[in-house]
Amino acid sequence: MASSGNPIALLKAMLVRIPMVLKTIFLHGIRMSPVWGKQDLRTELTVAIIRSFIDFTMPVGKQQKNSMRDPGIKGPMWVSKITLPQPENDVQEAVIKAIEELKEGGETYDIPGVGPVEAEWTGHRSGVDKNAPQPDISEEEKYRELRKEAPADMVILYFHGGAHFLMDPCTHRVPVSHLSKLTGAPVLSVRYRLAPQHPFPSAIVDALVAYLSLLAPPPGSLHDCVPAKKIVLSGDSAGGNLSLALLQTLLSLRRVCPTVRFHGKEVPIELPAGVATISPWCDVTRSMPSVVNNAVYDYLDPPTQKPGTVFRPAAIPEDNVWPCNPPRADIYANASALIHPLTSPLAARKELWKDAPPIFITMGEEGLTDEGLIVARKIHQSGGQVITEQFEGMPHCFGLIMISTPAGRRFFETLSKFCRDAAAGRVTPSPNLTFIGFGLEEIKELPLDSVVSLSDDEVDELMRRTAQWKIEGEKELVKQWSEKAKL
Ligand SMILES: *[C@@H]1O[C@H](CO)[C@@H](O)[C@H](O)[C@H]1NC(C)=O
Ligand SMILES: *[C@@H]1O[C@H](CO)[C@@H](O)[C@H](O)[C@H]1NC(C)=O
Ligand SMILES: *[C@H]1O[C@@H](CO)[C@H](O)[C@@H](O)[C@@H]1NC(C)=O
Repeated sequence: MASSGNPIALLKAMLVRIPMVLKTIFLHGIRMSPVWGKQDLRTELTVAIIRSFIDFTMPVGKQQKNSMRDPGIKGPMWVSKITLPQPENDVQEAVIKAIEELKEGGETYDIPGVGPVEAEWTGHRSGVDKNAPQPDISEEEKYRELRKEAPADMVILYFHGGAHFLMDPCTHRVPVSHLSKLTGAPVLSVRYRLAPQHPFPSAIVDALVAYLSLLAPPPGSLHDCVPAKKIVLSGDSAGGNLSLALLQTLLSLRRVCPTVRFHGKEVPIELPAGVATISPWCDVTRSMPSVVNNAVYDYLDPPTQKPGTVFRPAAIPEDNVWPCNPPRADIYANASALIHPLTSPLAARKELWKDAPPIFITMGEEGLTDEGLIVARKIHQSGGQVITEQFEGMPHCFGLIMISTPAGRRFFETLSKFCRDAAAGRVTPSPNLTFIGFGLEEIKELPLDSVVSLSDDEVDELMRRTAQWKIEGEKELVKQWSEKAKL
Protein backbone atom coordinates (compact mmCIF):
# COMPACT_ATOMS: atom_id res chain seq x y z
CA MET A 1 0.00 0.00 0.00
CA ALA A 2 2.85 2.44 0.80
CA SER A 3 3.95 4.50 -2.13
CA SER A 4 7.55 3.35 -2.35
CA GLY A 5 10.39 1.65 -0.53
CA ASN A 6 12.76 4.60 -0.59
CA PRO A 7 13.13 6.81 2.50
CA ILE A 8 12.46 10.16 0.77
CA ALA A 9 9.19 8.86 -0.67
CA LEU A 10 8.26 7.43 2.71
CA LEU A 11 8.96 10.75 4.41
CA LYS A 12 6.88 12.52 1.79
CA ALA A 13 4.06 10.02 2.25
CA MET A 14 4.11 10.76 5.99
CA LEU A 15 4.28 14.53 5.59
CA VAL A 16 1.26 14.77 3.31
CA ARG A 17 -0.78 12.87 5.89
CA ILE A 18 0.02 15.12 8.85
CA PRO A 19 -3.00 17.42 8.35
CA MET A 20 -5.33 14.40 8.13
CA VAL A 21 -3.81 12.88 11.28
CA LEU A 22 -4.06 16.17 13.19
CA LYS A 23 -7.65 16.67 12.13
CA THR A 24 -8.55 13.14 13.25
CA ILE A 25 -6.88 13.70 16.64
CA PHE A 26 -8.56 17.07 17.05
CA LEU A 27 -12.09 15.89 16.20
CA HIS A 28 -11.64 12.85 18.40
CA GLY A 29 -10.43 15.08 21.23
CA ILE A 30 -13.51 17.30 21.10
CA ARG A 31 -15.81 14.27 20.65
CA MET A 32 -16.92 15.47 17.22
CA SER A 33 -15.59 12.50 15.33
CA PRO A 34 -18.28 10.55 13.43
CA VAL A 35 -17.18 7.33 15.13
CA TRP A 36 -17.07 8.73 18.66
CA GLY A 37 -18.19 6.13 21.18
CA LYS A 38 -17.44 3.23 18.83
CA GLN A 39 -13.74 3.64 18.05
CA ASP A 40 -10.86 4.75 20.21
CA LEU A 41 -8.31 7.19 18.81
CA ARG A 42 -5.90 4.45 17.82
CA THR A 43 -8.53 2.59 15.80
CA GLU A 44 -9.77 5.78 14.20
CA LEU A 45 -6.24 6.77 13.16
CA THR A 46 -5.51 3.28 11.86
CA VAL A 47 -8.63 3.40 9.69
CA ALA A 48 -7.86 6.92 8.43
CA ILE A 49 -4.26 6.07 7.55
CA ILE A 50 -5.06 2.79 5.80
CA ARG A 51 -7.86 4.49 3.89
CA SER A 52 -5.47 7.20 2.73
CA PHE A 53 -3.08 4.61 1.32
CA ILE A 54 -5.68 2.67 -0.62
CA ASP A 55 -5.60 3.92 -4.16
CA PHE A 56 -7.79 2.05 -6.59
CA THR A 57 -7.03 4.56 -9.32
CA MET A 58 -3.53 3.22 -10.00
CA PRO A 59 -3.06 0.74 -12.87
CA VAL A 60 -4.01 -2.70 -11.59
CA GLY A 61 -0.57 -4.20 -12.19
CA LYS A 62 1.01 -1.47 -10.08
CA GLN A 63 -1.54 -1.86 -7.27
CA GLN A 64 -0.80 -5.55 -7.28
CA LYS A 65 2.96 -5.12 -7.23
CA ASN A 66 2.85 -2.52 -4.44
CA SER A 67 0.58 -4.70 -2.34
CA MET A 68 2.97 -7.65 -2.58
CA ARG A 69 6.14 -5.96 -1.38
CA ASP A 70 8.05 -8.51 0.68
CA PRO A 71 8.87 -7.12 4.15
CA GLY A 72 11.45 -9.88 4.63
CA ILE A 73 11.53 -12.62 7.23
CA LYS A 74 12.69 -11.39 10.59
CA GLY A 75 11.83 -11.52 14.25
CA PRO A 76 9.68 -14.07 16.07
CA MET A 77 8.66 -16.23 13.12
CA TRP A 78 9.82 -19.31 11.27
CA VAL A 79 9.07 -19.39 7.56
CA SER A 80 9.95 -22.33 5.35
CA LYS A 81 9.27 -21.76 1.66
CA ILE A 82 8.07 -24.71 -0.37
CA THR A 83 6.65 -25.51 -3.78
CA LEU A 84 3.92 -28.12 -3.96
CA PRO A 85 4.61 -30.00 -7.20
CA GLN A 86 2.17 -29.97 -10.09
CA PRO A 87 -0.30 -32.85 -9.91
CA GLU A 88 -2.33 -34.51 -12.65
CA ASN A 89 -5.02 -32.53 -14.49
CA ASP A 90 -7.57 -34.42 -12.42
CA VAL A 91 -7.53 -31.64 -9.81
CA GLN A 92 -8.69 -29.13 -12.39
CA GLU A 93 -11.28 -31.60 -13.69
CA ALA A 94 -12.57 -32.03 -10.15
CA VAL A 95 -13.01 -28.27 -9.65
CA ILE A 96 -14.83 -28.02 -12.96
CA LYS A 97 -17.12 -30.89 -11.94
CA ALA A 98 -17.92 -29.04 -8.70
CA ILE A 99 -18.64 -25.80 -10.57
CA GLU A 100 -20.84 -27.58 -13.07
CA GLU A 101 -22.70 -29.36 -10.31
CA LEU A 102 -23.45 -26.10 -8.51
CA LYS A 103 -24.13 -23.88 -11.46
CA GLU A 104 -27.50 -22.46 -12.36
CA GLY A 105 -27.26 -21.68 -16.01
CA GLY A 106 -25.10 -19.57 -18.23
CA GLU A 107 -22.01 -19.02 -16.06
CA THR A 108 -18.81 -18.84 -18.09
CA TYR A 109 -15.28 -19.07 -16.74
CA ASP A 110 -11.77 -19.65 -17.98
CA ILE A 111 -10.26 -23.13 -17.83
CA PRO A 112 -7.67 -22.47 -15.14
CA GLY A 113 -4.95 -25.07 -15.76
CA VAL A 114 -3.11 -26.72 -12.90
CA GLY A 115 0.45 -26.03 -11.90
CA PRO A 116 2.87 -26.14 -8.99
CA VAL A 117 1.72 -24.09 -5.98
CA GLU A 118 4.10 -22.11 -3.81
CA ALA A 119 3.42 -21.83 -0.12
CA GLU A 120 5.07 -20.92 3.17
CA TRP A 121 5.09 -23.04 6.28
CA THR A 122 4.78 -20.40 8.97
CA GLY A 123 5.25 -20.65 12.71
CA HIS A 124 6.34 -18.78 15.80
CA ARG A 125 10.00 -18.47 16.75
CA SER A 126 10.51 -17.83 20.43
CA GLY A 127 13.32 -16.08 22.24
CA VAL A 128 14.30 -13.56 19.55
CA ASP A 129 13.69 -9.82 19.26
CA LYS A 130 11.57 -8.28 16.57
CA ASN A 131 14.42 -7.62 14.17
CA ALA A 132 16.34 -10.88 14.54
CA PRO A 133 17.33 -12.20 11.09
CA GLN A 134 16.39 -15.74 10.14
CA PRO A 135 19.39 -18.04 10.49
CA ASP A 136 21.13 -19.12 7.31
CA ILE A 137 19.86 -22.70 7.21
CA SER A 138 18.02 -24.72 4.59
CA GLU A 139 14.25 -24.53 4.11
CA GLU A 140 14.08 -28.10 5.41
CA GLU A 141 15.96 -27.19 8.59
CA LYS A 142 13.67 -24.18 9.04
CA TYR A 143 10.70 -26.50 8.78
CA ARG A 144 12.20 -28.77 11.48
CA GLU A 145 12.79 -25.77 13.79
CA LEU A 146 9.24 -24.55 13.11
CA ARG A 147 7.76 -27.94 13.98
CA LYS A 148 9.67 -27.99 17.29
CA GLU A 149 7.77 -24.86 18.28
CA ALA A 150 4.50 -25.87 16.59
CA PRO A 151 4.21 -29.52 17.59
CA ALA A 152 0.40 -29.87 17.43
CA ASP A 153 -0.94 -32.71 15.28
CA MET A 154 -3.21 -30.25 13.44
CA VAL A 155 -2.41 -27.98 10.49
CA ILE A 156 -4.00 -24.66 9.58
CA LEU A 157 -4.28 -24.10 5.83
CA TYR A 158 -4.33 -20.32 5.41
CA PHE A 159 -5.49 -18.14 2.52
CA HIS A 160 -4.54 -14.46 2.66
CA GLY A 161 -6.96 -11.69 1.74
CA GLY A 162 -6.62 -8.93 -0.86
CA ALA A 163 -9.80 -8.79 -2.94
CA HIS A 164 -8.60 -11.77 -5.04
CA PHE A 165 -6.03 -9.61 -6.83
CA LEU A 166 -3.74 -8.17 -4.15
CA MET A 167 -1.32 -9.29 -1.40
CA ASP A 168 0.66 -12.42 -0.76
CA PRO A 169 1.61 -14.84 2.03
CA CYS A 170 4.62 -12.55 2.65
CA THR A 171 2.29 -9.71 3.71
CA HIS A 172 0.48 -11.88 6.26
CA ARG A 173 3.44 -13.48 8.04
CA VAL A 174 3.05 -11.52 11.29
CA PRO A 175 -0.59 -12.42 12.08
CA VAL A 176 -0.18 -15.93 10.65
CA SER A 177 2.84 -16.72 12.83
CA HIS A 178 0.90 -15.32 15.78
CA LEU A 179 -1.96 -17.72 15.02
CA SER A 180 0.57 -20.54 14.97
CA LYS A 181 1.90 -19.45 18.36
CA LEU A 182 -1.57 -19.45 19.91
CA THR A 183 -2.63 -22.81 18.45
CA GLY A 184 0.69 -24.68 18.48
CA ALA A 185 -0.14 -25.63 14.88
CA PRO A 186 2.05 -25.10 11.84
CA VAL A 187 0.30 -22.91 9.28
CA LEU A 188 0.60 -23.50 5.55
CA SER A 189 0.04 -20.13 3.88
CA VAL A 190 -0.72 -20.50 0.19
CA ARG A 191 0.42 -18.34 -2.74
CA TYR A 192 -2.71 -19.02 -4.79
CA ARG A 193 -2.99 -17.45 -8.25
CA LEU A 194 -4.46 -13.96 -8.37
CA ALA A 195 -6.90 -12.24 -10.70
CA PRO A 196 -7.15 -10.49 -13.10
CA GLN A 197 -4.40 -12.57 -14.76
CA HIS A 198 -5.83 -15.76 -13.27
CA PRO A 199 -9.56 -15.29 -12.73
CA PHE A 200 -12.03 -17.63 -11.06
CA PRO A 201 -11.58 -20.58 -10.62
CA SER A 202 -7.72 -20.63 -10.68
CA ALA A 203 -7.46 -19.84 -6.96
CA ILE A 204 -9.83 -22.70 -6.11
CA VAL A 205 -7.69 -25.16 -8.09
CA ASP A 206 -4.59 -24.00 -6.19
CA ALA A 207 -6.44 -24.23 -2.88
CA LEU A 208 -7.49 -27.79 -3.68
CA VAL A 209 -3.91 -28.71 -4.67
CA ALA A 210 -2.73 -27.42 -1.29
CA TYR A 211 -5.45 -29.32 0.60
CA LEU A 212 -4.77 -32.58 -1.24
CA SER A 213 -1.03 -32.10 -0.65
CA LEU A 214 -1.73 -32.18 3.10
CA LEU A 215 -3.89 -35.31 2.84
CA ALA A 216 -1.48 -37.11 0.52
CA PRO A 217 1.98 -35.50 0.60
CA PRO A 218 3.60 -35.55 -2.86
CA PRO A 219 7.09 -37.10 -3.10
CA GLY A 220 9.71 -34.83 -1.56
CA SER A 221 7.34 -33.10 0.88
CA LEU A 222 8.69 -31.90 4.21
CA HIS A 223 5.47 -32.78 6.02
CA ASP A 224 3.84 -36.11 6.83
CA CYS A 225 0.32 -36.96 5.84
CA VAL A 226 -2.29 -34.91 7.74
CA PRO A 227 -5.73 -36.47 8.30
CA ALA A 228 -8.60 -34.26 7.12
CA LYS A 229 -9.98 -34.17 10.67
CA LYS A 230 -6.79 -32.36 11.71
CA ILE A 231 -6.91 -29.66 9.03
CA VAL A 232 -8.55 -26.31 9.71
CA LEU A 233 -9.05 -23.99 6.73
CA SER A 234 -8.68 -20.33 7.51
CA GLY A 235 -8.50 -17.03 5.70
CA ASP A 236 -9.32 -13.35 5.84
CA SER A 237 -11.47 -11.32 3.46
CA ALA A 238 -11.09 -12.79 -0.04
CA GLY A 239 -9.12 -15.60 1.63
CA GLY A 240 -12.13 -16.28 3.87
CA ASN A 241 -14.12 -16.42 0.71
CA LEU A 242 -11.64 -18.84 -0.80
CA SER A 243 -11.68 -21.11 2.25
CA LEU A 244 -15.50 -21.26 2.08
CA ALA A 245 -15.32 -21.84 -1.68
CA LEU A 246 -12.86 -24.70 -1.10
CA LEU A 247 -15.25 -26.15 1.48
CA GLN A 248 -18.17 -25.93 -0.98
CA THR A 249 -15.95 -27.58 -3.61
CA LEU A 250 -15.15 -30.45 -1.24
CA LEU A 251 -18.80 -30.84 -0.22
CA SER A 252 -19.86 -31.00 -3.82
CA LEU A 253 -17.03 -33.39 -4.81
CA ARG A 254 -18.24 -35.80 -2.14
CA ARG A 255 -21.46 -35.99 -4.10
CA VAL A 256 -20.08 -36.15 -7.64
CA CYS A 257 -16.44 -37.28 -7.47
CA PRO A 258 -15.55 -38.88 -4.14
CA THR A 259 -11.90 -39.60 -5.01
CA VAL A 260 -9.39 -37.54 -6.99
CA ARG A 261 -6.25 -38.89 -8.65
CA PHE A 262 -3.32 -37.00 -7.15
CA HIS A 263 0.35 -37.86 -7.77
CA GLY A 264 -0.57 -41.39 -8.74
CA LYS A 265 -2.91 -42.10 -5.81
CA GLU A 266 -6.69 -42.10 -5.60
CA VAL A 267 -7.24 -39.69 -2.71
CA PRO A 268 -10.66 -39.86 -1.01
CA ILE A 269 -12.24 -36.43 -0.55
CA GLU A 270 -12.73 -35.90 3.15
CA LEU A 271 -13.90 -32.78 4.91
CA PRO A 272 -11.64 -30.62 7.07
CA ALA A 273 -12.15 -30.23 10.82
CA GLY A 274 -13.45 -26.70 10.47
CA VAL A 275 -13.24 -23.40 8.65
CA ALA A 276 -12.22 -20.19 10.45
CA THR A 277 -13.00 -17.04 8.51
CA ILE A 278 -12.00 -13.47 9.32
CA SER A 279 -14.15 -10.69 7.82
CA PRO A 280 -14.99 -13.03 4.94
CA TRP A 281 -15.94 -11.54 1.60
CA CYS A 282 -19.05 -13.53 0.76
CA ASP A 283 -20.75 -11.33 -1.79
CA VAL A 284 -18.50 -10.34 -4.66
CA THR A 285 -21.34 -8.23 -6.02
CA ARG A 286 -21.08 -6.01 -2.91
CA SER A 287 -24.83 -5.47 -2.80
CA MET A 288 -25.61 -5.62 0.92
CA PRO A 289 -26.68 -2.47 2.81
CA SER A 290 -23.78 -2.58 5.31
CA VAL A 291 -21.38 -1.84 2.43
CA VAL A 292 -22.75 1.70 2.64
CA ASN A 293 -24.14 1.85 6.18
CA ASN A 294 -20.92 0.83 7.94
CA ALA A 295 -18.52 2.70 5.65
CA VAL A 296 -17.81 5.26 8.35
CA TYR A 297 -16.06 2.65 10.54
CA ASP A 298 -14.19 1.01 7.69
CA TYR A 299 -11.29 1.82 5.39
CA LEU A 300 -12.96 0.04 2.48
CA ASP A 301 -15.22 2.45 0.66
CA PRO A 302 -18.52 1.42 -0.93
CA PRO A 303 -18.55 0.83 -4.68
CA THR A 304 -18.76 4.12 -6.56
CA GLN A 305 -21.69 3.06 -8.76
CA LYS A 306 -24.70 0.91 -8.37
CA PRO A 307 -27.42 -0.78 -10.44
CA GLY A 308 -29.86 1.61 -12.04
CA THR A 309 -27.04 3.63 -13.60
CA VAL A 310 -25.12 2.86 -16.78
CA PHE A 311 -22.27 0.51 -15.87
CA ARG A 312 -18.86 2.14 -16.29
CA PRO A 313 -15.57 0.38 -15.76
CA ALA A 314 -13.54 1.93 -12.91
CA ALA A 315 -11.40 4.82 -14.10
CA ILE A 316 -8.09 3.00 -13.83
CA PRO A 317 -5.27 3.74 -16.29
CA GLU A 318 -4.74 0.76 -18.58
CA ASP A 319 -1.73 -1.49 -18.25
CA ASN A 320 -0.79 -4.94 -19.51
CA VAL A 321 -2.86 -6.55 -16.72
CA TRP A 322 -6.16 -4.72 -16.82
CA PRO A 323 -8.51 -4.42 -18.63
CA CYS A 324 -8.11 -7.96 -19.85
CA ASN A 325 -9.03 -9.45 -23.22
CA PRO A 326 -11.93 -9.88 -23.65
CA PRO A 327 -12.82 -7.22 -21.06
CA ARG A 328 -14.68 -8.15 -17.88
CA ALA A 329 -16.80 -5.98 -15.61
CA ASP A 330 -15.20 -7.55 -12.55
CA ILE A 331 -11.58 -8.30 -11.74
CA TYR A 332 -12.21 -11.74 -10.25
CA ALA A 333 -14.74 -13.45 -12.49
CA ASN A 334 -16.84 -13.21 -15.61
CA ALA A 335 -19.99 -11.30 -14.70
CA SER A 336 -22.05 -14.37 -15.52
CA ALA A 337 -20.24 -16.29 -12.74
CA LEU A 338 -20.58 -13.63 -10.03
CA ILE A 339 -23.38 -15.31 -8.19
CA HIS A 340 -22.14 -18.83 -8.60
CA PRO A 341 -21.93 -20.31 -5.09
CA LEU A 342 -18.18 -20.86 -5.52
CA THR A 343 -17.71 -17.19 -6.34
CA SER A 344 -20.13 -15.81 -3.80
CA PRO A 345 -20.67 -18.12 -0.84
CA LEU A 346 -23.60 -15.95 -0.03
CA ALA A 347 -25.32 -17.33 -3.09
CA ALA A 348 -24.99 -20.90 -1.88
CA ARG A 349 -28.35 -22.54 -1.30
CA LYS A 350 -29.08 -23.32 2.33
CA GLU A 351 -28.94 -27.06 1.96
CA LEU A 352 -25.39 -26.80 0.63
CA TRP A 353 -24.18 -26.01 4.16
CA LYS A 354 -25.95 -28.86 5.88
CA ASP A 355 -23.08 -31.36 5.93
CA ALA A 356 -20.36 -28.78 6.52
CA PRO A 357 -17.94 -29.02 9.45
CA PRO A 358 -18.05 -26.22 12.07
CA ILE A 359 -17.54 -22.73 10.67
CA PHE A 360 -16.30 -19.70 12.57
CA ILE A 361 -17.04 -16.19 11.33
CA THR A 362 -15.55 -13.14 13.01
CA MET A 363 -15.94 -9.56 11.83
CA GLY A 364 -16.14 -5.93 12.80
CA GLU A 365 -18.85 -3.37 12.14
CA GLU A 366 -17.72 -3.06 8.56
CA GLY A 367 -18.83 -2.97 4.97
CA LEU A 368 -18.84 -6.76 4.78
CA THR A 369 -20.79 -7.28 8.01
CA ASP A 370 -24.14 -8.14 6.43
CA GLU A 371 -22.71 -10.83 4.19
CA GLY A 372 -20.90 -12.46 7.11
CA LEU A 373 -24.06 -12.41 9.21
CA ILE A 374 -26.23 -13.71 6.38
CA VAL A 375 -23.88 -16.63 5.69
CA ALA A 376 -23.86 -17.38 9.43
CA ARG A 377 -27.66 -17.32 9.50
CA LYS A 378 -27.84 -19.60 6.46
CA ILE A 379 -25.47 -22.11 8.00
CA HIS A 380 -27.38 -22.04 11.27
CA GLN A 381 -30.79 -22.36 9.61
CA SER A 382 -29.61 -25.25 7.45
CA GLY A 383 -28.69 -27.19 10.57
CA GLY A 384 -24.96 -26.52 10.13
CA GLN A 385 -22.61 -25.61 12.96
CA VAL A 386 -21.50 -22.01 13.22
CA ILE A 387 -19.90 -19.69 15.73
CA THR A 388 -20.28 -16.00 14.96
CA GLU A 389 -18.66 -13.01 16.58
CA GLN A 390 -18.84 -9.32 15.84
CA PHE A 391 -16.87 -6.39 17.30
CA GLU A 392 -18.67 -3.06 17.54
CA GLY A 393 -17.16 -0.20 15.53
CA MET A 394 -14.18 -2.20 14.27
CA PRO A 395 -13.00 -2.12 10.63
CA HIS A 396 -12.27 -4.89 8.13
CA CYS A 397 -9.75 -7.45 9.42
CA PHE A 398 -8.85 -5.24 12.40
CA GLY A 399 -7.58 -8.19 14.44
CA LEU A 400 -4.81 -8.96 11.95
CA ILE A 401 -3.67 -5.34 11.87
CA MET A 402 -4.01 -4.44 15.56
CA ILE A 403 -2.73 -7.64 17.17
CA SER A 404 -1.65 -6.22 20.49
CA THR A 405 -4.68 -4.04 21.28
CA PRO A 406 -7.34 -5.42 23.68
CA ALA A 407 -9.75 -6.01 20.77
CA GLY A 408 -6.99 -7.69 18.75
CA ARG A 409 -6.14 -9.96 21.69
CA ARG A 410 -9.76 -10.92 22.18
CA PHE A 411 -10.08 -11.55 18.42
CA PHE A 412 -7.09 -13.93 18.41
CA GLU A 413 -8.29 -15.67 21.56
CA THR A 414 -11.58 -16.84 20.03
CA LEU A 415 -10.02 -17.50 16.61
CA SER A 416 -7.33 -19.75 18.03
CA LYS A 417 -9.74 -21.46 20.43
CA PHE A 418 -12.00 -22.31 17.51
CA CYS A 419 -9.07 -23.79 15.55
CA ARG A 420 -7.98 -25.94 18.50
CA ASP A 421 -11.53 -27.03 19.31
CA ALA A 422 -12.30 -27.89 15.69
CA ALA A 423 -9.24 -30.13 15.41
CA ALA A 424 -10.22 -31.78 18.70
CA GLY A 425 -13.82 -32.29 17.51
CA ARG A 426 -15.28 -30.28 20.39
CA VAL A 427 -16.83 -27.14 18.88
CA THR A 428 -20.09 -26.04 20.46
CA PRO A 429 -22.03 -24.18 17.78
CA SER A 430 -24.32 -21.33 18.79
CA PRO A 431 -27.65 -20.03 17.48
CA ASN A 432 -26.47 -16.59 18.60
CA LEU A 433 -24.14 -13.89 17.43
CA THR A 434 -21.73 -12.84 20.16
CA PHE A 435 -21.68 -9.05 19.89
CA ILE A 436 -18.71 -7.48 21.62
CA GLY A 437 -19.31 -3.86 22.51
CA PHE A 438 -16.84 -1.00 22.22
CA GLY A 439 -13.98 -1.35 24.67
CA LEU A 440 -14.97 -5.02 25.24
CA GLU A 441 -17.22 -3.75 27.99
CA GLU A 442 -20.56 -5.15 27.06
CA ILE A 443 -21.05 -8.56 25.49
CA LYS A 444 -24.44 -9.49 24.09
CA GLU A 445 -25.87 -12.72 22.69
CA LEU A 446 -28.20 -11.96 19.79
CA PRO A 447 -30.18 -14.64 17.92
CA LEU A 448 -28.70 -15.16 14.42
CA ASP A 449 -32.23 -15.52 13.10
CA SER A 450 -32.86 -11.83 13.65
CA VAL A 451 -29.50 -10.04 13.34
CA VAL A 452 -30.10 -9.03 9.71
CA SER A 453 -33.46 -7.72 8.62
CA LEU A 454 -33.08 -8.78 4.96
CA SER A 455 -34.71 -12.11 4.13
CA ASP A 456 -32.85 -14.69 2.04
CA ASP A 457 -35.06 -13.81 -0.92
CA GLU A 458 -34.28 -10.12 -0.59
CA VAL A 459 -30.55 -10.94 -0.42
CA ASP A 460 -30.86 -13.02 -3.55
CA GLU A 461 -32.74 -10.29 -5.31
CA LEU A 462 -30.09 -7.66 -4.45
CA MET A 463 -27.25 -9.87 -5.65
CA ARG A 464 -29.04 -10.81 -8.84
CA ARG A 465 -29.78 -7.20 -9.60
CA THR A 466 -26.12 -6.22 -9.32
CA ALA A 467 -24.95 -9.27 -11.23
CA GLN A 468 -27.47 -8.63 -14.01
CA TRP A 469 -26.36 -5.02 -14.20
CA LYS A 470 -22.73 -6.13 -14.53
CA ILE A 471 -23.65 -8.76 -17.13
CA GLU A 472 -25.29 -6.04 -19.25
CA GLY A 473 -22.32 -3.74 -18.66
CA GLU A 474 -19.89 -6.49 -19.62
CA LYS A 475 -21.80 -7.23 -22.83
CA GLU A 476 -21.41 -3.60 -23.80
CA LEU A 477 -17.67 -3.66 -22.95
CA VAL A 478 -17.15 -6.79 -25.05
CA LYS A 479 -19.10 -5.25 -27.91
CA GLN A 480 -16.96 -2.10 -27.90
CA TRP A 481 -13.84 -4.23 -27.62
CA SER A 482 -14.70 -6.39 -30.62
CA GLU A 483 -15.65 -3.35 -32.69
CA LYS A 484 -12.31 -1.78 -31.85
CA ALA A 485 -10.51 -5.04 -32.75
CA LYS A 486 -12.12 -4.91 -36.22
CA LEU A 487 -10.73 -1.46 -36.98
C1 LIG B 1 -15.05 -14.58 -2.82
O1 LIG B 1 -14.64 -13.42 -3.42
C2 LIG B 1 -15.26 -13.22 -4.63
C3 LIG B 1 -14.59 -12.12 -5.37
O2 LIG B 1 -14.46 -11.00 -4.66
C4 LIG B 1 -16.66 -12.96 -4.34
O3 LIG B 1 -17.31 -12.71 -5.52
C5 LIG B 1 -17.26 -14.15 -3.72
O4 LIG B 1 -18.53 -13.89 -3.36
C6 LIG B 1 -16.51 -14.57 -2.52
N1 LIG B 1 -16.89 -15.90 -2.16
C7 LIG B 1 -17.24 -16.20 -0.94
C8 LIG B 1 -17.50 -17.65 -0.69
O5 LIG B 1 -17.32 -15.38 -0.06
C1 LIG C 1 -28.86 -17.10 22.89
O1 LIG C 1 -29.30 -15.82 23.27
C2 LIG C 1 -30.48 -15.83 24.07
C3 LIG C 1 -30.84 -14.40 24.39
O2 LIG C 1 -30.68 -13.55 23.31
C4 LIG C 1 -30.24 -16.60 25.34
O3 LIG C 1 -31.43 -16.67 26.07
C5 LIG C 1 -29.74 -17.99 25.03
O4 LIG C 1 -29.37 -18.65 26.21
C6 LIG C 1 -28.54 -17.93 24.11
N1 LIG C 1 -28.15 -19.28 23.74
C7 LIG C 1 -26.88 -19.70 23.74
C8 LIG C 1 -26.64 -21.12 23.37
O5 LIG C 1 -25.95 -18.96 24.00
C1 LIG D 1 -15.35 -15.60 -19.72
O1 LIG D 1 -15.27 -16.98 -19.93
C2 LIG D 1 -14.34 -17.40 -20.91
C3 LIG D 1 -14.37 -18.90 -20.96
O2 LIG D 1 -15.66 -19.37 -21.24
C4 LIG D 1 -14.65 -16.78 -22.26
O3 LIG D 1 -13.66 -17.12 -23.19
C5 LIG D 1 -14.73 -15.29 -22.12
O4 LIG D 1 -15.10 -14.72 -23.33
C6 LIG D 1 -15.71 -14.90 -21.00
N1 LIG D 1 -15.67 -13.48 -20.85
C7 LIG D 1 -16.74 -12.74 -21.03
C8 LIG D 1 -16.55 -11.28 -20.83
O5 LIG D 1 -17.82 -13.21 -21.32
